[in-house]
Amino acid sequence: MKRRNFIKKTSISSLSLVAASAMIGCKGSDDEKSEEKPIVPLKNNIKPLVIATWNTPTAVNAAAEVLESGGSALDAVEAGCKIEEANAKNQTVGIGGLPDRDGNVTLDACIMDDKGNYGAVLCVENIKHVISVARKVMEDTPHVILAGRGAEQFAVSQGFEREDLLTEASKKAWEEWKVKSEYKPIINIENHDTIGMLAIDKEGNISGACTTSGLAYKMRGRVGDSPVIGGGLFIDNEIGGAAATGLGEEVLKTVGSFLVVELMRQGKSPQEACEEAIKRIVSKPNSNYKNFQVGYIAVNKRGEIGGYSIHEWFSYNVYKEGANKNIKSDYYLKT
Ligand code: SD4
Repeated sequence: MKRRNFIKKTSISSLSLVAASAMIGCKGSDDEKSEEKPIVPLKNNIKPLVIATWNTPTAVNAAAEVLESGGSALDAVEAGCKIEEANAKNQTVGIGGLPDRDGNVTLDACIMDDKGNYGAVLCVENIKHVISVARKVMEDTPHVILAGRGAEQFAVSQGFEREDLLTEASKKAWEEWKVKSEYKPIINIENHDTIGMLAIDKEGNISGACTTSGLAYKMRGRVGDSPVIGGGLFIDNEIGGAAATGLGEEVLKTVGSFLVVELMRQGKSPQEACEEAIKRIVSKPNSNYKNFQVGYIAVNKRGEIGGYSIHEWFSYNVYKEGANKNIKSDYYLKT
């Protein structure tokens, strides 16, 4: 057995299961007694599908093109995420990302395939396409995570070019921020355009990817949920996938994307699962959810989708049957 597979079979699955069962158990949810209902795919009716956080039509189109030409969900989510990483105007992903409080642009990304493999890079500087580096970690190393300088060196060894990721616009924004140097998570505008993307290919297989520059003006070395398995992303090809955006600290504390997938395993629809995962955050003692945003997207094996957030103004793009639409998410504070 390859070391990578060994690691996958032991550490990831057991750690994730421990974390999630602790969470699912501790709130005494209605689901505790419900039986697991397998989500049976609609046979012979598999249509390629892409869902991605925020208003990301170009990225979703790029992923859809891969799927429609018979490519894998894994290739599709990588291609889609690369669009935003190369988009200098998107100040929360790839080149042009807003820097940390010291002026360094640091990127986080992860990817998961339909076989349960996972790869991630954390806090990487000077490399734009971190989603592709994460895929290289998954496919070409015996590890699942590389961080910081080591991740950058690995990327360069794999042929990725170093470049300055701090654009003039982001530098200017940082200099303006420095006047007060005040960091507060601002609802929907930590310029939340982190892209989390889930796709189903013509074979009915599901993969996902997530890439971000994280919170603007964060502390040096800070890493959020986006590159962490079960936090910003989780895929179980038997059940479905989920991705998160928003204040990563809050997503991590509830292992949010893993929770959404486990709730779907218990029989919840993707929409119900996203809503329940948001409720876990807002119902914590002393939660100050009115001051931060979290949003989830999910898809199940049947191609049903869901999305939900705490505050208004979260949206997601969905490609299905030739149409690519931006859907405004339902949200907790509406009620
Ligand atoms: C983080 N979840 O680093 C990310 C930020 C994000 O859109 O989603 N931005 O906490």
